[in-house]
Amino acid sequence: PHGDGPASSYQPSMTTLGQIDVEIPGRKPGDPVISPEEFQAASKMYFERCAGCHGVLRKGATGKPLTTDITRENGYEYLRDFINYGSPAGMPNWGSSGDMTEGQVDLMARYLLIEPPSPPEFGMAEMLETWKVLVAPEDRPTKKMNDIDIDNLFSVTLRDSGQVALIDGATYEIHAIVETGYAVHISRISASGRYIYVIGRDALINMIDLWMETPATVAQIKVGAEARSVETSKMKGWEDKYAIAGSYWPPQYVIMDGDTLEPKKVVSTRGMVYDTQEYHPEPRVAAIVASHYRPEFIVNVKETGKILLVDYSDIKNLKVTEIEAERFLHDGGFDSTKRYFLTAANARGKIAVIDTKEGSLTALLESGGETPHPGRGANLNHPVYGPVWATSHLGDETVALIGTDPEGNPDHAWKMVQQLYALGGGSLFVKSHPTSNHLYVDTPLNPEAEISASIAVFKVDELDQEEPEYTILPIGEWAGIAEGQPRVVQGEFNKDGNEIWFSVWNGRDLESAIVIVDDKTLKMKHVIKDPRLITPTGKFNVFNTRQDVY
Ligand code: DHE
Repeated sequence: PHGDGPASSYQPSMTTLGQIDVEIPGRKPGDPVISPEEFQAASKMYFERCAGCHGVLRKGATGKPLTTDITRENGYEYLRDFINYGSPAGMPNWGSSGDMTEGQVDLMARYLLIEPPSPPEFGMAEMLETWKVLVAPEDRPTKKMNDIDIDNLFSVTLRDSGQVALIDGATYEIHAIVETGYAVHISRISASGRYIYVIGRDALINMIDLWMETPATVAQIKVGAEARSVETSKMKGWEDKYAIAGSYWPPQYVIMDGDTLEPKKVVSTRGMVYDTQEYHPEPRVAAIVASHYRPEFIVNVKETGKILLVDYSDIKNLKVTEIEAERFLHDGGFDSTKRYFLTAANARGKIAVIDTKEGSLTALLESGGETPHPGRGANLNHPVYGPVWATSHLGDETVALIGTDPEGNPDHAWKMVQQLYALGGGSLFVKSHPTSNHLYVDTPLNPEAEISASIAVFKVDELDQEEPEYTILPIGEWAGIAEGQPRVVQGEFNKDGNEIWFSVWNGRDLESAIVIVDDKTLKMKHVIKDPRLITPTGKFNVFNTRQDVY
């Protein structure tokens, strides 16, 4: 199916990428045969499953570049087998896991041999067209109309059903299921704690009012074709004033009114790579956090390796500090004082440290493993090194502990002070809590079913041992799910820090669950199962997310 075919079987036409019409680029001699219908199906599949790592324009980031000079050199069979079986470095085994059929794997291998379509821009006009205020600020309740303990609520992504579930942290009751964009990536909470902002992979933002009798969306906007990050202003005096969202496509960020999501300012991130000073057409916006020290958003620009400090005190005269960090910036979080932002330049194996008080790069260090992936990381009080921040790795079993206390422990600050060995590669998130003596490490992308369904737990007060041992929690087994190969992903603590929740993420049509573990005893405490709990992934406790406690 991948050989030369008659040009007549391939007619350039319009297709849709997400919601957007795109032009199929012209066929070149030697391209494999692919029909317009196949091209459309493959574009959609690439956009949903591959673009996150490899980029819309296939220039690579977390995943390798897949530009045609490379894919044609490797050839159809290589691509097909790679898509089928994956790699230990983090490429999922799409075929052998059953996530893609043989036909889909074949189609994707052929699709990668031709030029990618470039989706259109998405500026102010397009945003305004999608912007909806469902309940105007003056029509919203003036006090909390429900008896929900908002601070202990969890916003849980129901990935494949395009929803979030709002689950009570004490009773485990589902208070509401809110329709959202596709595969919500993160939830962030306004500084006041009243609003939750969620962003779908399709760049649709929902703003949910937690004071309503039943919490519901009060405003909505689509900010692009593909996105991962949303945040709100946290600085004293600016609480709930602004929201910001970063997109993968088009490569830009937008500052919005915090009450209504009205778009105020769209800023492109296209520009020069920090070191080579060469132009990059697709520098995607990855993690965004809000400074507690200045009226600034901290914006990771992946491909150019720049961290932007976007001053929102006067957006008409916007000041942006551009910090040279490292390429392929992805996710990250604060140290325990919330002054320093530690973030992974994942494909470079490095961690950049930003001092959000001074507004500068403090350090850039190796994380000692392949592809650091901290989520927001985890803060621990180490028995030898004092306050440290942890990250696990996508590509191997190592966990890096980095000293974060330049005043109390200056010799250890911004150095990797210890390396731990957890269950295996394929880790995405680590988690702890100021009241906990545990560090939890997941491995959801490990190819071994048993490992991907388990969590490794280290005892913080035993980290002074030569090679600290971990306890294995068989979370998948505890969930008691008969069918499928569920992956256990992203621990999140409740407000008091005495329970940690894990998603048991199964196929769309299969049973999933949330398993709650008692942090003191490491025993299973509760399993939430509900037919509405479809493909749960990220979970965000309102208090911990709002206060950056992790
Ligand atoms: Fe994520 C965080 C991007 C795949 C679940 N993910 C993030 C952040 C980014 C990102 C930039 C940080 C946002 C912030 O803090 O502002 N994620 C990407 C990708 O580009 C990638 C690698 C590939 C893709 O196609 O999207 C990817 N992520 C995944 C998944 O497959 C996960 C497990 C399920 C899903 O929804 O697709 C997933 N990502 C998460 C979660 C967080 C996250 C749960 C927040 C963790 C936290 O505790 O803060």
